[in-house]
Amino acid sequence: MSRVALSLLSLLAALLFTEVASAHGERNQEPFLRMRSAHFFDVTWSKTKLAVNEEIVVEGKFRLFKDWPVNLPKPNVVFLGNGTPGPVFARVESWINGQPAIQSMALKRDRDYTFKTVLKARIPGRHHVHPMLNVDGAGPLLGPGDWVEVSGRAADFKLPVTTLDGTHIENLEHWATGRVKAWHAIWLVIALAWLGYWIRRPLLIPRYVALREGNEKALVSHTDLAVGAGLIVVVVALVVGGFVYTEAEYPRTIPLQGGRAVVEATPKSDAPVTVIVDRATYDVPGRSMKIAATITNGGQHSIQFGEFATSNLRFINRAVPAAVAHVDPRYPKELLPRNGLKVADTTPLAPGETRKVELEMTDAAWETERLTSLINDPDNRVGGLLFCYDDRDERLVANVSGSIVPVFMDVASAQMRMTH
Ligand SMILES: [Cu+2]
Repeated sequence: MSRVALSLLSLLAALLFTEVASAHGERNQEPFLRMRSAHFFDVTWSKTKLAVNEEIVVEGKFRLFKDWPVNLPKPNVVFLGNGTPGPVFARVESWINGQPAIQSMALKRDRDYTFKTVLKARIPGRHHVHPMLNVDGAGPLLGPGDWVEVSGRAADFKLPVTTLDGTHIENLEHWATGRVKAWHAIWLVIALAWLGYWIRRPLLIPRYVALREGNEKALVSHTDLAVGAGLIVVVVALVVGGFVYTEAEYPRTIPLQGGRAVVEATPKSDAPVTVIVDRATYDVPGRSMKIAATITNGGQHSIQFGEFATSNLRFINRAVPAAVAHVDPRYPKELLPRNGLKVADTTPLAPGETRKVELEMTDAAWETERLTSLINDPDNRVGGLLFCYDDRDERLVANVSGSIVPVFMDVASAQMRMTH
């Protein structure tokens, strides 16, 4: 079946079988994009309920993945935004690594950055709020989303600003919109008058006849010329007059800034843990991802594998107390797959030791988050971050990436078929 028909079918199914819109499209992004671009972690939302005009802080960290997909433009122009259903919040502050992130900037891969956005509630409702990076050419890369309830009335929203010259603007939402409307009205009136002047005259056929008879002089009278000249004078006077008037009223204007901000890249995280993926499989009927990896602990302390994070899903290894302690109880439950991460050998990896480790993540989340479509991707690789905790409960973050092979039938039934 063609892709279009499939997506139409799934759209129909979605319309028929879902309760209310549960999100806003973050699951539709291709798995390779979500698994191997920006990995957000330690994300917090300062509150989940607020009133119009109140502020919420969304902050945390992200790592731009080392194994960035080849078909995705590099993060050379990146803008920090927020993924919300429309302008339901006004973003009043944005920071990357403690520096203002009002403009776009170039960021480096395989580095961690901290971010912070302050959002002011504008429109009431129940909104899914994500941090988001817009990468030029690659599109929006969403972080995890949490539901935030905004109460109050949209009409009460106010965005007061004091400009550099001390002018206090009570509400930026409506400031000077009267003047914008007035200018639109002026030009509309002039355009309609000019159009009306010509339309009331004999139009196409009489003019065509006049042209054919070589009588084109009769088409433009002296009055027409005078009206045309008058219009030129009016238009030029309006433009020049408007410019002079505006200059006099606002002597100091600063154009919109189109430059790029520069943020110093964080030093390379020298996590002494290296992960080499030997084999990664996705068991389609079992909804299970298994990653067999050779992991080397190059650090001074023994480590345990506490969490595998990919596509904003956090697979927690509940056998590691430090990993469980690292989960904020207010973290969105739907992003914490219930079965978590299973590691067969629970003995800590000693300093200098290299071991074959099997990471297993079995959960319906692969299906519900639509990550299973990765088996249809032409770039069939899995990526994520492995959070290791050493014996001092210190966290080390290692990159995990490798090719993945789908398994379409479970071994037991395959064997059954062979014996019959
Ligand atoms: Cu969402």
